[in-house]
Amino acid sequence: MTAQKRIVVLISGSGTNLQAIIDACKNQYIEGDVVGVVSNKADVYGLTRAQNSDIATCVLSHKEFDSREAYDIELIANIDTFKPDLVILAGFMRILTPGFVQHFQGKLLNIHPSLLPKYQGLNTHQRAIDAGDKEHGVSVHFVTEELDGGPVILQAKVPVFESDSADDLASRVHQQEHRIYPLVAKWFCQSRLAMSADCAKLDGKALPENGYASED
Ligand code: NHR
Ligand code: GAR
Repeated sequence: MTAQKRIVVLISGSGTNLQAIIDACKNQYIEGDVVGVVSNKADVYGLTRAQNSDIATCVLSHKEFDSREAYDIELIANIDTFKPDLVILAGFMRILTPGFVQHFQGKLLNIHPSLLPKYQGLNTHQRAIDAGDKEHGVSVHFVTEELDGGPVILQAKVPVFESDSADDLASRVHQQEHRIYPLVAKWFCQSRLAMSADCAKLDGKALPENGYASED
């Protein structure tokens, strides 16, 4: 049996994706352990979730730094104390510098609430509604220097109904997030997933632009 992988999760909020990953580690769906949780905001519920599972936490407020570079240097130092094999952004709301991304190259994942390459950036649910989209969804991707532009590993789609508010749509997307993020983390911890030359590979095979088993 190979060793359990060490996972660090970065959050800024309620941490429902963090919880899904903690649960998947506990029931051995993921061959790994969440060894640390880092938040750029104090008093968020995700920190309570970590403490409830006896996971070490660290709060590093970006407001105490003069530049993104200075913040990220300290963030790297804090994360490195956990010796992670995998770093997971789970609702982490700060754009990361090229130096940070390079330091964790190939072991940094993000979940973004849209069918990338559609709707990079923020307010994705409202933007999908405003555009009259019939379907929306979520993407898990490797993080590169290009914001929400790294290679997609897996997507899940949800329907958009005419009566949907952004909150309705967000909760439908969330259910899918809690299914696909643990699955991608599982693949990574089994060493089945890697990034090379800006391409995501599963079992050595390059994944298509929309990730694994995309329909189009
Ligand atoms: N960093 C890099 N280099 N590449 C990515 O792909 C990243 C990243 C950092 C975060 C998550 C991302 C998302 O899934 C993510 C991907 C925050 C912003 C943002 O504009 C945009 C995208 C994402 C996260 N943040 C503002 C900022 O000035 C702050 C907004 C706030 O605090 O509410 O950093 O959507
Ligand atoms: C998730 O929907 C995630 O896709 C999104 O934030 C939410 C975090 O929820 N991420 C972004 O918007 C990144 N900019 P959670 O804290 O309950 O996991």
